[in-house]
Order: sequence, then structure tokens, then C-alpha cells
Amino acid sequence: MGLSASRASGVGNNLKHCTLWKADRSPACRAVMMALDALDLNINEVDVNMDKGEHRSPEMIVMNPLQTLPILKDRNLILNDSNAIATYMATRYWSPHASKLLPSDPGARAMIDQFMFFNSNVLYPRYKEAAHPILYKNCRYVPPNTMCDIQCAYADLEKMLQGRMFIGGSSPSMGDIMLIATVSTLNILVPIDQIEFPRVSSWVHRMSEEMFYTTANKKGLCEFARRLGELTGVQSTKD
Ligand SMILES: N[C@@H](CCC(=O)N[C@@H](CS)C(=O)NCC(=O)O)C(=O)O
Repeated sequence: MGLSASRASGVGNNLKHCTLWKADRSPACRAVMMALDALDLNINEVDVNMDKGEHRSPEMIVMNPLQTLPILKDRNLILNDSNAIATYMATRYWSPHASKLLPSDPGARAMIDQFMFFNSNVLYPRYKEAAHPILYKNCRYVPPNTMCDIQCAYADLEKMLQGRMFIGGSSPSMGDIMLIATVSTLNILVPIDQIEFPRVSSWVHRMSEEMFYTTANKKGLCEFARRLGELTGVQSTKD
């Protein structure tokens, strides 16, 4: 476990009393890292090696009995859900980008929440179902029924993206950020068919051109793809 090299540009708001424990391979952690970069907030980051079980050490369990990452500590407050962490940081600390990423208008905000709930209720559990047996249980492939569930989630997202460049309008919102972390990872496990899911494909492409995607998603996604390739013997072309 160790302090990670800073991804920060150095020009943003420095919040040295906040610490994020994270693993770049984890989509939930990358979602928070992208949110922080999009908001231009700089905090301490600690790399946790999940393969060595560091997230299950006694000092981590005190902070998060669920034994998952990410974990955010802001003085006495400890949060362990990526969606809660990202929205907390956007509303608690000043950023010139916060109102665009997470609008205060109730209708606009509810639309973003709706996508974020789709991420944590539908996409994320399917990611876990596909990835965990490979990462931790010697499984070598995504079982056909899990693959089918992921294709169904792509089909739902395809309908949800109708008429939208991004979830909240013409620029990425916090909802786009939380979703792209999971969808870009699912894309490695079950590649998104461009013909079947054209809106999802072009949204993924648009998101991959954002600066926060480059600074906070790309490296961990490559790490995930490399690890998956080592374990399954199949190299992804999607990262
Ligand atoms: N709802 C949580 C889920 C976090 C989660 O499941 N994180 C995974 C990594 S992506 C984890 O820590 N898994 C524990 C493990 O792999 O042992 C969030 O969105 O933050």
C-alpha cells in the first residue's frame, strides 16, 4: 500500500485533508478518480493492492467493513460507495465545473441520478458477476448467461441514450462519468457490438476523448485488460 503518484494538474483545489484509498484496476475507483479530475480537485491517494488482499487488512476493515474499494476519508467522515463519494465531493467542495457535472435543478439532477442508479443496480452487479470468478476463482471465461445479461444491459442503455449526446445534454455529467468507468470495463469482458449498439458505441467513443478519461481511466483499464488477458489467455483489443 502506498501513496500514488499524483495525477493532478496542480492548478485545481488542493484538499490535503481528504484521502482516497483505491486500486486503478477497479471501475468504482476509476469513477471517483475521473470525477475528481473533472472537478479539478486534488486529494491524497493511496494505492491498495487487491491481489495481496490489502483491502482486507484490519486498518482497512475499520474504515470499511464491506472490504471494498474505493474508500474516502474527509476528516471524520468515511464513505465507501463510489457514487456517494463523487456526488459528495461535487457538492461539498467548490469547483468551477461542479454545476455542469451535477446540476442543482431537481429535474436535471434526477435524470443524472437515474443513470447512476442504473449503474449501481444493473451494470455494476453484472460487471462483478463476470469479472470476479475470473479474477478470484480460476474461471477462464464469462459464462454464457452472464454474457447474455450484459448484452441485455447494453440494449437497455442503447434505449436510454436515445436523443442524447451525453446523459445531461451536450457535455458529460457525473452520471456519464460513473457509467463510463463500468461500461469501458464491461467492454473488455463482453465487447460492445457497434452495429447492434450504435448509440452506446459512439457515447463510449465520445467519453474516451475527454481529458479526465485519459488522466484517470485509461491506465487502470489497461491494467484490468492485461490482468484479464493473463488469466484467460485472451488479449483484449478494446483498451
Ligand atoms: N458499490 C461500491 C462497489 C465497490 C466494489 O465492489 N469495489 C470492488 C472493486 S471494483 C471491490 O472492492 N471488490 C472487493 C474484492 O475484489 O475483493 C462502489 O460503487 O463503490
